[in-house]
Amino acid sequence: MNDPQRKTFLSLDPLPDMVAAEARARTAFIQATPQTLDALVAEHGDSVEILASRGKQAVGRGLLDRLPRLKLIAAYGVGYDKVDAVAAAERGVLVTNTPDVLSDDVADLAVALLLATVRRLPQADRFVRAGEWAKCAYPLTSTLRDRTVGLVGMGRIGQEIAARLAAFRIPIAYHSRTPASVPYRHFPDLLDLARHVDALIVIVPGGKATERMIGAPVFEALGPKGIVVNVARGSVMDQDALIAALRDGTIEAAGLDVYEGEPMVPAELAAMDNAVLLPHVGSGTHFTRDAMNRLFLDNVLGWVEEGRVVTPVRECLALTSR
Ligand code: A2R
Repeated sequence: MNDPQRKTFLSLDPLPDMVAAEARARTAFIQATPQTLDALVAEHGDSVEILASRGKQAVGRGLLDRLPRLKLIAAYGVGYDKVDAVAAAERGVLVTNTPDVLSDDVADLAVALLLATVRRLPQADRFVRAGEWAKCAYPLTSTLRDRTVGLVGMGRIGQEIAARLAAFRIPIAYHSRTPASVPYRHFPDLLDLARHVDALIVIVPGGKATERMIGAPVFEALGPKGIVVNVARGSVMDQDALIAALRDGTIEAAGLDVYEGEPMVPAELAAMDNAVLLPHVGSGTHFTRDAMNRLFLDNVLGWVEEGRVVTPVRECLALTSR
């Protein structure tokens, strides 16, 4: 850990075993937990040059001030909303993430969750296992056939979701701040989109700009046939308003992969029959996690060994062209 030849690499959250093993072999690697972080920063803060984040703990100005030699923050995953990338860039600290390699699996999951929610697939599975089928046929369900699907976010993942939905031959529309180069109708106003569609798939980054953007007014605008699918971040949804909307029939159903305060899920939500709940598994396949592991390490080791990274985030692009 004290080898002066090796750069000190502090990980805020546990990393996958193969990533931690390679980090240990090539850097002075320190694995923190929420309980040990403060003491480790006090002890090693002056030497830490690389920080790893899996999005559980905030990396804000306070922590950055305690890491004066920091040069690189490597985020594991595409979302880096817990990292203040603007503050990092101001200090000349690069931030990297692992985009693209997870887009296909997250898009697959978004479509699976939409279908599971509309066709009530987990409920049907429970019906069979409970021996109910022998007593009566499974009730008819809603369909995608008479729906327009709206995407909130039309970036890398949103475009993959839309490409899959296009094969279903249903109308697609979307909201983002700037129109994307896609053949779907753009709504500059989120409520206008919610009024126009019967199902929303949320796939925007977390952070202040999108905090609770999917709330009571959006649910009202979607209406009683409305379906909401969130594969973005829990922070994007007003969870209490969602629970109220599901309870009161303001919307029909929700499919969620992410939650405010996850891994805790409110008991009221867990008890709802019109919610399909997944444990944040969008990118959780062997194939995609292997690719994320590789890209994460390529960023860290590329910087350690050659001074360059593969996928810097937008806020830090100016730093890479120096
Ligand atoms: O608004 P734009 O034109 O920057 O479009 C982006 C949109 N977006 C927003 N839409 C409305 N209001 C906002 N405040 C807002 N901020 C961003 O979200 C763009 O269409 C999309 C983000 O696309 P990408 O940056 O390519 O992200 P990617 O790879 O699709 O992943 C999205 C998120 C991650 O940040 C994770 O949190 C989550 O999916 O797994």
